[in-house]
Amino acid sequence: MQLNLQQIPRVKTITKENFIKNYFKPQKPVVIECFVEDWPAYTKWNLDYIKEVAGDIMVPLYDDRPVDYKDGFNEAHAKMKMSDYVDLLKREPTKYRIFLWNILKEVPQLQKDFSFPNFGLQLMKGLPMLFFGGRDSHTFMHYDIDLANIFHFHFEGKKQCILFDQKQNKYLYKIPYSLITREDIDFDNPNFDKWPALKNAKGWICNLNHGEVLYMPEGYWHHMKYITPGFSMSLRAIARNPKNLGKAIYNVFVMRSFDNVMRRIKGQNWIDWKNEQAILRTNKA
Ligand SMILES: O=C(O)CCC(=O)C(=O)O
Ligand SMILES: [Fe+2]
Repeated sequence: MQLNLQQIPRVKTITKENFIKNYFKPQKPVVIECFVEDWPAYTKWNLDYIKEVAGDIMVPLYDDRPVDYKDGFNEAHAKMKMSDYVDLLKREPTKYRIFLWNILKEVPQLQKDFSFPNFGLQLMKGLPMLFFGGRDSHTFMHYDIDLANIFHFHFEGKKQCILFDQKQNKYLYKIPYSLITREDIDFDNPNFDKWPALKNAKGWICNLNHGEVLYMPEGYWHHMKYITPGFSMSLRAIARNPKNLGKAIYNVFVMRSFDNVMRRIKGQNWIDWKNEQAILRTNKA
């Protein structure tokens, strides 16, 4: 048995009216295949180019180790010079990923290679983020703290994206006071004896290629697997649905601080309790 996943629809290009009517309003994902072909980035952005323009910068790296109470929220697991990291990506499979790397701050010249597209949504101009990964590396299944609308542009290589909407939360073994599911679920090949509720979850899947953009609606869960080494840029627009906006404000101002305090007070017991609760709460539902 496999997860119940539907292929994300694909279009060659899209007008802003068509995007708003068919994807933003109904909050449905879509892959746009030929949207960035007039960006300099379309021809320039690959790992060699990144090495050339950012080789000397020290970058924060993340692997797939389980959450440890001693780590701060999104705290890096290692650091490396970008040139060494690109060499590593090209040489061998690696678990190390770069997560949420602000290009405006780190390499301002990369801004000249793309423009903020007009999808009819106000994009957050200060937050173009880059993500890198090695062959077979993956992110945890998570959704973003601000439940934003995300446009995810992929460069070099191939990446598999699995998505779920917020209505599936009850089937996903979500960890309370956090934005991830149980880390020991293998979303590529889930063990349904261990995680039976996953049989009920309905999601989406696509393989993203160089130059394609994936639209992820507000609060969508995403699990990204780098089939080959590559990188992506996410642009975001604030959640419009008042319920999602409310959750975003709660996450940023209440949930995150509460979780940090509990980690400090209870240490690993807090993490263990949350992991247990993920199972109990899903089974109950
Ligand atoms: O592709 C990745 O490595 C993570 C992307 C992601 O989580 C995001 O764009 O919010
Ligand atoms: Fe994300």
